[in-house]
Amino acid sequence: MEEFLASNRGAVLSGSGPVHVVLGNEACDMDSMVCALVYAYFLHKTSAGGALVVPLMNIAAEDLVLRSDSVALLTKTGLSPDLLLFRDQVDLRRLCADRGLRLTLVDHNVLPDSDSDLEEAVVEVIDHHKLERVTSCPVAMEPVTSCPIAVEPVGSCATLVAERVLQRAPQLLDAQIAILLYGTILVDCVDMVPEAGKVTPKDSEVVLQLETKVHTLPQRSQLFTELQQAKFNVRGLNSEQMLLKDLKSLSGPELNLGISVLYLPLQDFLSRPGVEAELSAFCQKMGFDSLLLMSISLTSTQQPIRELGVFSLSQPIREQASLPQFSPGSSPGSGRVQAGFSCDPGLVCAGNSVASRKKLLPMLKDFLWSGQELMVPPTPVNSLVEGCPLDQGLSPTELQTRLSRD
Ligand SMILES: [Mn+2]
Repeated sequence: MEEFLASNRGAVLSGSGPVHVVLGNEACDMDSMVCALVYAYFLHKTSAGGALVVPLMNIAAEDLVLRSDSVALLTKTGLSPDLLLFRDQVDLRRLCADRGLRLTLVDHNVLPDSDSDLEEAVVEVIDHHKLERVTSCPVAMEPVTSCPIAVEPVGSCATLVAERVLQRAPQLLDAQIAILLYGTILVDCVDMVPEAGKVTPKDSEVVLQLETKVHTLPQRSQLFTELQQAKFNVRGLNSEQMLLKDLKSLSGPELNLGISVLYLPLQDFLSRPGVEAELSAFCQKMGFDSLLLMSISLTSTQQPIRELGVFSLSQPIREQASLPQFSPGSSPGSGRVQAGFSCDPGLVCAGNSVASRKKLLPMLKDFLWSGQELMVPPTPVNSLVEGCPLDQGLSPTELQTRLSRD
C-alpha cells in the first residue's frame, strides 16, 4: 500500500499521461477516505494496462487534523498522511485538460456544483447514499445514467468496496487493507448494533468475511471504542480548528449563521484563554453574524451531554436575546456569548435557567426562519456522534422541538 501510494502520488504530481482519480465526498470522513484509498489500490492492482490510479482526499491537507478518527485509523495501520494526496495539492481541471482525467466517485454519487464541470470525467460510481445522479430524459422521463453505478443502501460505503475486494481480489486483503475497511464499517454501523439502525445484512456479512479471512484484526468492540473516542479527541486543536471541525453555515437575507459542533464541554471551550477574541475573529473571517455553539461531550460513563451557546457580533441580536450573560471563564460581562445551556433536561449550564432557554427560542426561531427557502445542508455522514442535535442534518423544526423539551 505504501509503495503504491508514494509512487502514484509522485507520478500524478510530476509525471505525464492520463490519471484515474478515486474521489470521496467533500466531508472526507473516514468512509470517503478509506473507500478512496482501498478502491484506488484495488483498481491499481486489478486493471489491465497499468493506468495511473490515485486516491484523492477531498479536503485541504491542513484539514486532515480535524478528522481525528480517520487520523487514528491511519496511525493504526501505519500509513503516514504524507503518502496521501489532498485536494489542494492537485488541480483536477488542469489534469483534465493537460493529461486526461477519469474520475471514480466513492461515497457520493453526484459532484457538488463547485465541481460540476468535472462531470464528464466521471466513469464509475460506488455509493451508499440516495441516488441523485440522474438526468431526466426529456422524452421518456426516465432516469438516464452515463456510467456504471453501484448504489446500495448499506451502512457503510466501505462495505461495498470490501465486497469487491473479497469477490474479485481477495489476495489483496492484507492486515492493513483489512483493518481500514473493518474499522470504517464498524464506525459507520455503530459497532454493528442493530438498535443503532445503521447496519444492514450486507454490512454484517462483509464484517464476518473480513474476520474469517484476516486473523490479525483487533477485537471488534475494542477497535470501535478506540475510533469512536478518537472522534471526540480535540487534543492539540486550537480554538479555530475546534470550531471548524464540524461547521455548517446557514445564510438567509438578514443572517449569516455558523453552527459549530464542539466535542468538549461548553464551559471548557469558553474557559480557553482569549476565547472571546478568537470567536470574534472566527466570525469575522467566516462572515458570520452569529455562531451557534452546540457541544457534545461524554460523562465518565460515556453518556452524551449536549449544550448550546450563542455568540453574536450583532448588537441587535444580543439585545433581542436579552439573556443573562454567559460569562466565559472568570471574566463576567465581557459577553458576546449570550447563552449557554444544555439541550438535555436537568443539565443546565452555568448562569442559565429554563426561563432563559425559553427566551432564546424565539431568537433562534427568527434566525432559522428568516429566509423563506432556508435549508440546512446535510451533515456530512459520519462526522457526528449518534443522536447529536445536528445528526441527519438539522431542520428548524427539529431544533425547536429539541430545545422545547423541558
Ligand atoms: Mn459513507
